[in-house]
Amino acid sequence: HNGITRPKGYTVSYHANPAVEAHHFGSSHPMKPWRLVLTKELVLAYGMHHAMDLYLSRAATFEEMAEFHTEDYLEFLRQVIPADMEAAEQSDRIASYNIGDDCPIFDGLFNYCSLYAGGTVDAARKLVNNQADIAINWSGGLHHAKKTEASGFCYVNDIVLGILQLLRFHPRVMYIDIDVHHGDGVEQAFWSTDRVLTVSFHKYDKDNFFPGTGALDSNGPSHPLNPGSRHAINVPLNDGIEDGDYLQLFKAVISSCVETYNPGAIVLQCGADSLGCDRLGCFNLNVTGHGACVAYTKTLGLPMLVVGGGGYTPRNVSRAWAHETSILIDAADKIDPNIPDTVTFRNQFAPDYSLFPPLSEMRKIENKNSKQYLNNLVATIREQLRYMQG
Ligand code: V1S
Ligand code: CA
Ligand code: ZN
Repeated sequence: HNGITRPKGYTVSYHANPAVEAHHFGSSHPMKPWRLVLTKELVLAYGMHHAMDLYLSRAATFEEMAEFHTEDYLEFLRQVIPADMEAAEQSDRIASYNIGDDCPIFDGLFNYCSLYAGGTVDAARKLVNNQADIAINWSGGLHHAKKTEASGFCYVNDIVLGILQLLRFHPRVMYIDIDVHHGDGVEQAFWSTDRVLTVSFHKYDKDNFFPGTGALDSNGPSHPLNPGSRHAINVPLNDGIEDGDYLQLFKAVISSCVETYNPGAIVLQCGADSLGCDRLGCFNLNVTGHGACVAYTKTLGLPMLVVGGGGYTPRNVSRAWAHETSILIDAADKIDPNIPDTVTFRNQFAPDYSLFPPLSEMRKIENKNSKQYLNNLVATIREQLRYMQG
């Protein structure tokens, strides 16, 4: 099997359930759970499963999800069916829970939510129980969901549930989000505690890019009695950022955060809509550049919960997450960049059949992030961290 063996000195757990992939948001909706089928195809074809402990994700229980969400909202998700979209009796609740074009009701919705949430909760528990040092759930990472509301293709916030598990053991948890969108749901959930430091890198345009939050100076409520004040770091970016600048910025920000905050565990959301050629995104990252952020985070040597997130060009999402799996098991150098013949759906990777196509050259978006703009981000964030220390 390609000589891929278990990484030396640490354990990686991999959490997945093929039942997640079978759900459909609707044909015109950009979120395609099917991208997880492609990811799994690549991971298996390269033999990476030999290097990890594999777990079939179970459904999170109602009670587990109620550690963050309200029972009313969960009960609604459990009983609602697609036909209710037409039913007048349901229209108030549908509106109040923000169900609509972004977050439609589809067959098996509650099953879908509880399975991806169960994967993240299990993954976090493996870390807490010392059964894994790195735990991966590519079906998770749904960072927009709120306590009583769906948002941006997210219904249940599995990341919040995973962090709550880690907080049972670790005094401080750091959350890093490289999805092209702002991780608003996670930021908001821990807005009032100093036990979670959230850091999101994202495209920011208050009026023209979802969700419109995550400005540089948005660091948590600044009331002197609020322990959470200043424990949100936001890295707002413009269109077209490229590998070199992004990685330099990522390292500068994350190293400063770790030095100041000294977390006991890290949660990394690897939304792949920050890649070039994404259907919704506007950055110019390559699979290698995106992966380099994962590799850098791994060098910190902390227990790590790794989740997926956005990503709307399925072939590239699967390339990135397969490559990142290989990084996490320390096997990136053993992976053939030519996608193996044994991959089902290999035609998806035409014409190059490469794990690393030049995405940044294929649909070049002008880079609107000047060096001066990026330097100012780092300087401002370092200043914010000085204040966070008190
Ligand atoms: N950008 C974008 C976008 N595209 C859609 C969309 C398109 C077709 C559909 F059939 C349904 C939806 N919605 C949006 C964004 C939401 C982006 C969510 C990103 C999620 C994540 O990657 O961060 C994590 C998984 N929604 C909007 O821009 C809101 C609208 C303002 C415009 C689109 N309409 C459908 C709703 C209102
Ligand atoms: Ca982000
Ligand atoms: Zn996104």
